[in-house]
Amino acid sequence: MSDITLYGYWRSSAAYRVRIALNLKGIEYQQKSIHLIKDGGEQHSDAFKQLNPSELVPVLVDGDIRLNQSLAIIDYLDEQYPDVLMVPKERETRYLVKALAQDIAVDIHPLNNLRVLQFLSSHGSFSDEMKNQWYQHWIEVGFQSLEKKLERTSGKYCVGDNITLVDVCLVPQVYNAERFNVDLSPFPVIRKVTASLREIAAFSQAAPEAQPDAVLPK
Ligand SMILES: N[C@@H](CCC(=O)N[C@@H](CS)C(=O)NCC(=O)O)C(=O)O
Repeated sequence: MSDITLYGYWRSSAAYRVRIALNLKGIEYQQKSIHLIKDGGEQHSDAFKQLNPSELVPVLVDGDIRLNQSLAIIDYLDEQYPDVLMVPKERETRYLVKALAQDIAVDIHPLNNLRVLQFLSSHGSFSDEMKNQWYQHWIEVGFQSLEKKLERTSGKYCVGDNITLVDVCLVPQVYNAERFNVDLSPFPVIRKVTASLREIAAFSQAAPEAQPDAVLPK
């Protein structure tokens, strides 16, 4: 067993990205669950704030290294464990991969984060229905442009036939979309690539429902 510990939560899509990357690289790691809902959210506890004052998961600890931000964590893993790279070295694809990954992780995901939804309820008087519309809207806006880009870049996966950081970001975002009943029929490329990726063990073993802290319907 390695010394790596991932602080995450089964339904956290940012932690899901890191789980996929760790699995693709074949790195063993331990998980510590930070329950984002229970008792107002363990991410707000004093103990977790010591680890990450931003009060967000994931956090990865590897010996004396402690990192938050899933994309920075995956960058660190690429440097430390370069046998399987999430961001290719080649100039032709390297920056394309980073840009597409950020389209998802930077432009889509943060708008629908738990703390944003909680703020909309408590300060914006959003009903559950309005929150769902908000959630669906920002995924649809993001997926419309992503779909057009993937029409040009995809092969078996998002960028050609090799798995990259874009795939690592896409599958958790599709999980969120499905969870909030986004209609994915206008996005055939996103659906096709996601279906191929879900067949890979590194992805299916990282899925929320496969995590030790998952709470599944009985
Ligand atoms: N940009 C960060 C996002 C981290 C993030 O938003 N984490 C969410 C779970 S996916 C979280 O901890 N939310 C807790 C909250 O909103 O209170 C990353 O990529 O790691």
